[in-house]
Amino acid sequence: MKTSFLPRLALGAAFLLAMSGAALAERTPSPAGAEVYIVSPKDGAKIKGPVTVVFGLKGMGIAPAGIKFDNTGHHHLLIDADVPADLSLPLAANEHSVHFGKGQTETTLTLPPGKHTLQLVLADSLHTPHDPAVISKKITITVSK
Ligand SMILES: [Cu+2]
Repeated sequence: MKTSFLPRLALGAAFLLAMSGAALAERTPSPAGAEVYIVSPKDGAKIKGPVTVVFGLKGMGIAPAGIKFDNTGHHHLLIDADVPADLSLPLAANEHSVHFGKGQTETTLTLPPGKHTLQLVLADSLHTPHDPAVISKKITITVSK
């Protein structure tokens, strides 16, 4: 029987590809060029009173939490928090990581006076960031009474 090295190599590569595909299947893919951003306030803004945050999204759509639809997600606002190290897990739900599962595209926050950071993360129907993750720039604002 004639043995050839090449088919074996191809088989091995196909196996590896299938394995990595299985590992990635847990996260929802995001399309190339997808972008989430904070429309307002602007980075460095000084704000008196409540802060209205307007969410922007390019290249994807909004769907409420629990609704699985290609190239969609819902907004999450990180307030005075960093993006979690492990993006394969659903985002936390607390005062520093707020979900907008009804598909909201803005919110108004009452923050204590001082500096605060804001950052948006889009996540899928199960609150897990897409792959690659769609995350805004982190902005810093200063709130006064
Ligand atoms: Cu969520």
